[in-house]
Amino acid sequence: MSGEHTNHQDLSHSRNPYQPEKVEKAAQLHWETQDSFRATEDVDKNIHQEKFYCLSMFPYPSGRLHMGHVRNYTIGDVIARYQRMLGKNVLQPMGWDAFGLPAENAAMKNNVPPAQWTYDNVDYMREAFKRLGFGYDWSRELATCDPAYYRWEQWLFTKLFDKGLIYKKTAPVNWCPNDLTVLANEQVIDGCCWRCDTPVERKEIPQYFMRITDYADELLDDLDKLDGWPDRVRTMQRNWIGRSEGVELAFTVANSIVAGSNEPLRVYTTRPDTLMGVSYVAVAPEHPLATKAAENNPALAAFIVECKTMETSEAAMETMEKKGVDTGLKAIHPVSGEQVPIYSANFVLMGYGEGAVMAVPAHDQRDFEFAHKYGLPVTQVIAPVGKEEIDLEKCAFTGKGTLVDSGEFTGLSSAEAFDAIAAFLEKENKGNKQTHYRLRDWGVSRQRYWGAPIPIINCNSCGAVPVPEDQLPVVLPENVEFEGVGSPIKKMPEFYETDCPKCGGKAERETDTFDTFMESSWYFARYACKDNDEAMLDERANYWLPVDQYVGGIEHAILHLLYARFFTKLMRDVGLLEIDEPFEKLLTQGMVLKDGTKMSKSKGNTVDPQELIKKYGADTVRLFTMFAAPPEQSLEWNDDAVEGAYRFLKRVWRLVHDENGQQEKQNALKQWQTNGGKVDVASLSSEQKKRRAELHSLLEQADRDVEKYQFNTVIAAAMKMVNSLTQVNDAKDPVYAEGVDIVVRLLSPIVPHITHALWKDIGYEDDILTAPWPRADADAMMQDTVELVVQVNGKVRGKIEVSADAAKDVIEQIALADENVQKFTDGKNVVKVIVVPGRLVNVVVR
Ligand code: ANZ
Ligand code: ZN
Repeated sequence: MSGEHTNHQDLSHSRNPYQPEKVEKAAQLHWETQDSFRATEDVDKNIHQEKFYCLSMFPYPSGRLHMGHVRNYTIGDVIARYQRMLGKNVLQPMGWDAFGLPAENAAMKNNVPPAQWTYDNVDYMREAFKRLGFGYDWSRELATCDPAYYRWEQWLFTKLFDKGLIYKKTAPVNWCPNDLTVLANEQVIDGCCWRCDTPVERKEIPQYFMRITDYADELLDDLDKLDGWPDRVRTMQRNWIGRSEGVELAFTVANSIVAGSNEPLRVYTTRPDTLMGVSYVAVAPEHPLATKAAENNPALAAFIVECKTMETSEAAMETMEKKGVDTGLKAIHPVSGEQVPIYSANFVLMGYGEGAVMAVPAHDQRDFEFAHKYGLPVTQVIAPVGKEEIDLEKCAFTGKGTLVDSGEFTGLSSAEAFDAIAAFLEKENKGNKQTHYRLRDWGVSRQRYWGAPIPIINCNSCGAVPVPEDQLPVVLPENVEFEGVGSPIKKMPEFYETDCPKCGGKAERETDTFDTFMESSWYFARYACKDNDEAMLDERANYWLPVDQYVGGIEHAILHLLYARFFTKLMRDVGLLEIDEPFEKLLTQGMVLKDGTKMSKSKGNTVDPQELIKKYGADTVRLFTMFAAPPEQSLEWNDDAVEGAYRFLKRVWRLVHDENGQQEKQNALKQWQTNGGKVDVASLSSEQKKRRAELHSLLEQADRDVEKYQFNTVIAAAMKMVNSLTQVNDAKDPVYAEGVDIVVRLLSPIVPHITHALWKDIGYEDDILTAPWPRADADAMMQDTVELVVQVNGKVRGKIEVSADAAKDVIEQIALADENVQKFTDGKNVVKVIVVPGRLVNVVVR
């Protein structure tokens, strides 16, 4: 009985169809028990082994896996596995960007503490990632909400505080007067509170700022070194930092007595060359001059109130109608001495430059529109060089050129005038050259609960005192209840009541937490040494950093990447790191689309990766996402293509496993492998040689593409190889064996489970993880014979095979001797034979 049972099992086993679930479980178990992806720094110093740090942006543990994750992390995993096959010492870690608002929202909705919600999600997502076969070094896993992690962030903050790189300043927040709480930007919907719909107010409260502007020049200049980054990301960062060279200059206010002060009105301009074309000056509605003038100007006062509710986002500023009110004050031009009106205008921002602009309608489009609306003069002072047509009736001429009607500056070029006018103003004590930045200092205070506590103690006599090192970390209480709104720790005296570290008096702990961008600004360094509880970073960080390949979404092109670059420089300057830039190369993966729009929960067009994995296995899902598009482009979802990927893997499986359950293929492949796995070229037939040439030229193409991380065409090459091999149908053919060996290795970074199984099945003892990346054999591609078409009087009459380096007269003779050709030349006079090398032979007869 038992014998029968065993037989039955054997039979089903030997039929051996592709069973993704079984294959994948086995591979994952193998990696886990072998600890295959643990990376170590103690490399043999004698053999120089290059390190490769491959990092994908860590996820927010939302508890849901979407196709964007699958794509992002598959790209990273394929790169890491490929680099390993190149012989490098690879580190690929994973962790969780675990603080943030969704946990608080979930807590309020489901009545679970944010910590528990977060850690449950982490467990779920870790399992999902393992199921996808990502080769992470889990021993380095970190979660940013772990006090063992954020204590070092707090520590660095106190160091930077002592260095003067942190300061406290009041800044506006969104305030709900009904819920009496601060709202995050995402919680303000159409100007109202998301929970109670009360209109949101601006409230000024003290907050902490990091002096990122101290690093503006370096952050800008170092972008030039990052040639492994997409140009568009570098451009976005450049624009965000927004360095501009200009001149700050002063207008005297003519009736300043009315305005109540003798302060000159300062403006900032990047176009001092247009100074002689100024026809009015405009100040921001919040400018002190406007406030003062409004005291006896009701129209102005009303305008200022109206502007308070105005959106100040850059996009809104671009498109809104330009409006203003005459303040009644006059400014005296610093060169001509003429008086021009001072307006208050909604397009002038208080927070930029001096909060005031000199308006040149002829050469600035905003000033132009405004001047037309309020009937102000448009005076041309710049003439285009060359044939450019301008029409100042229609729009401003904003280009540079030659100065006209500009008094002593007439005739100068814009560049010369920049310097000449700056020098003039400097001499007159009315202005000087200045560099401005669009970049603002980074406000890191958040009035949220689920974040790292800001390590400051507020003392009535000593002010803001950083928490001493031996009292770190300031641990966020995790066992909290959310009653209504607002951060629970703001109502917990046991948290905030404390003593001042300086004077010992009663003091209060800061209850604000860090912006969660703080945690993601240095996690890549901590992976190198996350077990160190004595220091933030150690030598291992210098070994692994910079990250060789960073993979993530374009949505992080500005803030995250800028802050991470900033933190790297900060950590360098406190002596923790030796590098200037954290990410050598950056790959920004494209979006996953369905029916032409972004796949997202809000659009209801998501495909659940878990369902797909269950149905087809992780390898199919990985293969599809890598095949459907190159990594940087958007990927259009296609159910049929998923099905196609699955069918392809079944064909790959069949290269090694017989349909009928015999083990002929497998045995033959093993045999070849144990005999040294070499092809004896001399003994190959010309057909075998041809096939081998084809396989190796496909491999050559794939090898070129994989270097560019263009995995879709690598897969296409593998598909062509599989087609070719399927035609052989003789596993004893050494070209077949070699081809299977190549295909399995070529596909292994992309579909690691099935290739893990096949590698063992064809008899390898060693892991495919460390098998060398296959390389094309140049000799194989050198075809030793070529096929030529033979025409007789221009008509194709036959084909001949000649050696690739055959001389012309030899080719002629072979052509004329061909049986088919002779049918048409028989009894005729051969007048001429034309040989086109590599292509054809034409025999002319009469
Ligand atoms: C006169 C002028 C003439 C300007 C001209 C431009 C063209 P960037 O390059 O971004 O630094 N400006 C200055 N302060 C401003 C503020 N607080 N709000 C709105 N606009 C402000 O921009 C500098 C230019 O933006 C300055 O140069 C100023 O307009 C305007 F043909 O001055 B310009
Ligand atoms: Zn004190």
